[in-house]
Amino acid sequence: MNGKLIVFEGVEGCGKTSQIQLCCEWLGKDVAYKAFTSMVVTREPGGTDLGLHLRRLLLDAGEHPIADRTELLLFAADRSQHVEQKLKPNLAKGAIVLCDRYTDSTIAYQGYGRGLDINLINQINAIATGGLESDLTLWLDVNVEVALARKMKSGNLGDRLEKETIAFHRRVQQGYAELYASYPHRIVRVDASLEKEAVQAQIQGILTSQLHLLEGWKKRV
Ligand code: Z5A
Repeated sequence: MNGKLIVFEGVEGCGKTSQIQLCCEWLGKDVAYKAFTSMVVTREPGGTDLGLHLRRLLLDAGEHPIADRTELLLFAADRSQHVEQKLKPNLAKGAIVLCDRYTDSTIAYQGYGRGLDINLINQINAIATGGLESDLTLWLDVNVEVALARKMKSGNLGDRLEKETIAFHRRVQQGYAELYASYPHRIVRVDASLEKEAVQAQIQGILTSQLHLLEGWKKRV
């Protein structure tokens, strides 16, 4: 794959969407970006047409409860389609892909949040991705209470997972912390408690210093 897969992770309200948007504006102007054929912004769940249907089912199942393993498999189905239909073809063409959530979300939410077996999740992730890992994952680390307060303020706190208990969201956060400790070569922590501009400055610094080391990323001139 000639392109690069950059994943943004964290608890809801950590600022992924805002930071991806700011990154796009920055990369669009950056000389180093010219090393890539294009820039693609995508997300999970919902990065494909099929995934949009699955996203609706997952986030708004109405009165119908979804069993934990069913939820896991639906996220995996979304991912499998996303990898085959969008990620692999764009990476093969040499794109830089900015992806809102990927495999670590499943470990944090279904593993630490729901309590499903992490080995089982790793196996399912391996099937869904066909072995495609991120080149770099940015973990936007912020206190759960701060993140949820941001979402409340935006008036946008209401899907099925967002309505989970605070204890659930804390377990998810713990999951991210443990993933970060386990995969320091792949996951980089960003202090997401700061103002948006300060968070973006950290991300630009990380991308500049990390990605020029990777094949296909030209050093700034
Ligand atoms: N999920 C899962 O369980 N398993 C999986 O395998 C996968 C996903 C892939 C949908 O994710 C749900 O799916 C999610 C995990 C689960 N569950 N929940 N809950 P999503 O990514 O579509 O939704 P989300 O996690 O809730 O993200 P979000 O709503 O898009 O939030 P965000 O992108 O992290 O934040 P934002 O939209 O940029 O910012 C939220 C608000 O805060 C907004 O008003 C901003 O203006 C404000 N904001 C952002 N940054 C700041 C700073 N730095 N300071 C102050 N205010 C800020």
